[in-house]
Amino acid sequence: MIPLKRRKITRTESNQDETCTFSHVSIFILERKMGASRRAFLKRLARSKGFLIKEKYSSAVTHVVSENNSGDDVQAWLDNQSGGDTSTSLQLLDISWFTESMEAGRPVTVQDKHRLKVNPKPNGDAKVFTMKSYACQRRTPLKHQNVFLTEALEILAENAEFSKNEGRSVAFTRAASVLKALPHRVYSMDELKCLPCLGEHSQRVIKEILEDGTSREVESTRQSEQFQAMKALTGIFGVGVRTADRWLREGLRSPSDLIQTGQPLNRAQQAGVQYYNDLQKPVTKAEAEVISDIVQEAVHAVLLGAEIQLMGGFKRGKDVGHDVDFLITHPEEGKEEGLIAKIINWLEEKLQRSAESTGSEAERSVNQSETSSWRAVRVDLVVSPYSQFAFATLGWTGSKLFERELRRWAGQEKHMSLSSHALYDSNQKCYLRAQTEEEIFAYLGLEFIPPCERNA
Ligand code: 8GT
Ligand code: MN
Repeated sequence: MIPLKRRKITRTESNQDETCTFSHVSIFILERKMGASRRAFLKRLARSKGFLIKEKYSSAVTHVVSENNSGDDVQAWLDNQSGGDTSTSLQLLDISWFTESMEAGRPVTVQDKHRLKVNPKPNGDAKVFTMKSYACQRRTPLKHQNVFLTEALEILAENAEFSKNEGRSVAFTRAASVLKALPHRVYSMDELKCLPCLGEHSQRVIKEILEDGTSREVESTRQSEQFQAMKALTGIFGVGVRTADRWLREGLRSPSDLIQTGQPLNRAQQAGVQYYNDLQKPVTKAEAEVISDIVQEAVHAVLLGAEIQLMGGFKRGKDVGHDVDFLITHPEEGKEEGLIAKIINWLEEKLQRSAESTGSEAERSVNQSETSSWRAVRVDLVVSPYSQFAFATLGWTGSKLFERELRRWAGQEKHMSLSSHALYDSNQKCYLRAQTEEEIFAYLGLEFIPPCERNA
């Protein structure tokens, strides 16, 4: 005989089956995004009203209730539990059904408004993908289905970079890139079996997110003071990881700390601090086009016949960027020499001219509208000799990982050395000439990937 007290404590769902009032309804409450204490409270409440609540998910469950989860999230969680073998009659419900049922004192009829919407999975279950292992062998579109995973892995990559652990940072970046190239959302670890570049650590993080919706490591990194301070400090134009790390160890946390403590800053960093807020704001495509016009005007004013191309993220189809990149050349080799200085001079003179025409600094400072009529934007100007233009074009289109992988592919697989100036072939001991990106891909034995699919 079990003493009465103990029997009371060990009273579980098995003996609840007999005591519950609505035996056709067997509820499982998902802890994901709800938390253990709220779940425990809801279970107690439901049981006290005679509902059958299952402790663990099993095929006996008829109603799954969750809070703040999408239907896809719940389905992914279920697929993970049951190996994708869930009953079609299973109800995936929002907490609203549960709350209404508690109020009614009985399970209310399931209506559409209670049901979580689950998107059909493409191609049913046949979703085990294979993939080439270098990012430059794959097409990576800008928009993809796995942001919920890649964003987390990229936090860890960024944090590793802040800790000057480049190998680790690249490993996380590569793992994220593989998921960006997948044409569908990941629901279970099974689908990742045949994918390259997913190390043990990345897999652990992915698994946790698939099961719980978040990764503890990622969330604690995101919240950590060190990560946030490094992000703020390296976010200043002209400040790299080394400098930021030194400041961090001196107790500095933000751009305003630098001003208050009067840190010595170089010219770039002074501009970075002065225009910090402006430079934090993403540059839009529309702004990039306005800047493009200004750069065109300047370049043509100082060198007729020069060619200008918009590079970087905007060339890959992004709507926003952290800067605007331009590549400039002239068909007559040699004409491009000294061009940057001339462009900068012309732009500075233009600024002077416009300042004179709008009045003095003092007059302008009292003019309210003037304060919002301009903003600081980071612009990168690169000048390339015509003979190197194809290499510069390839080198400045990005993404950073795509570029890194191109160079790794060239070295490791082809015994060639690629830069944004040239391609050297160690087998033939000579430089290879190219006038287009297509020719460079061909030398490297790679399929041509258009810029809009280089978002690795
Ligand atoms: P964004 O939208 O954040 O601006 O993204 P992005 O345009 O893709 O990145 P970026 O940081 O502006 O860099 C643009 C391209 O220039 C990338 O492909 C990057 O690899 C390349 N790049 C640099 N610095 C240098 C450099 O010093 N030399 C060469 N050859 N390429 C560089 O960022
Ligand atoms: Mn850019």
